[in-house]
Amino acid sequence: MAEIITRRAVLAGAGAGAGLLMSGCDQIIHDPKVLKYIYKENEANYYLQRGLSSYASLAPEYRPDQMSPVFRANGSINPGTPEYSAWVADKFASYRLKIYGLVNKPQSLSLAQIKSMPARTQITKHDCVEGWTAVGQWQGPAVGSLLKLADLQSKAKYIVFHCADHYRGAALPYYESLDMFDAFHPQTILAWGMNGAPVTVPHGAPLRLRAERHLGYKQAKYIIGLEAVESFAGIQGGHGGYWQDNVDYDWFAGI
Ligand SMILES: Nc1nc2c(c(=O)[nH]1)N[C@H]1C(S)=C(S)[C@@H](COP(=O)(O)O)O[C@H]1N2
Ligand SMILES: [Mo]
Repeated sequence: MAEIITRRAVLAGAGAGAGLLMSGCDQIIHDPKVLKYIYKENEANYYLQRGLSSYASLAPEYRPDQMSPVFRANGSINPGTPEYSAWVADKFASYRLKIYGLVNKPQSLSLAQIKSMPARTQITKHDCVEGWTAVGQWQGPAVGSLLKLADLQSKAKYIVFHCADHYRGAALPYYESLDMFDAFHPQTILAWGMNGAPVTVPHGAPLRLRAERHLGYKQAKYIIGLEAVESFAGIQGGHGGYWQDNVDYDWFAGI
């Protein structure tokens, strides 16, 4: 928490100094000096979390009465591609989640199959680098149980989460990634439910990642593929995520 407060203070200070408009993930951090400072902190945070926290250490969970009355939708709010629009039109009956890459049993799963798997329900706090948070309830199967279906090869080190949207018309689609520790963390789920209803289009229908010990931009929406890889070389810009490739955001993004 102290880490977050410090980072926010730095961002607020830099923003005010440069007269920046503090709205939109892409409009905040451009000053290389600020970035360097943040990454130093995050690198330390990565090693701290990996060194001190056990597999079972969980992000805080909240009571239903603590849920935010309004949960803002941010980033892409509708992929709007012909393929995605066709899925919306048929209520995602023709949608398939692909699991591929360094796996022995590639998968192509319907939403119905995914919804029939054991699901975890968690009420957690979403934390966006823009400086807003929201407490919401998420429901869906553990990413780990989906990966087990695909039988990962031992070379696989990371899971890349491929999305259906091109953020603000970007040439390449949004994506994110986790290492195996986080992919198999018990609170890392592919959520089909939010606040007791199906995840809506603005919030990432039909499936969005919740990796609760990470910042908002890791919570990839509109998931269409999970790819097991040994490294990020050859995946878009090679830094493991859309913001990491385009604005040099930190990959780990721990909270
Ligand atoms: N596919 C996709 N996932 C995304 C984004 C996006 O633009 N596209 N934005 C990210 C950011 S910066 C945040 S804060 C959260 C917002 O999630 P919400 O719309 O459910 O609030 O989604 C994250 N996941
Ligand atoms: Mo965000």
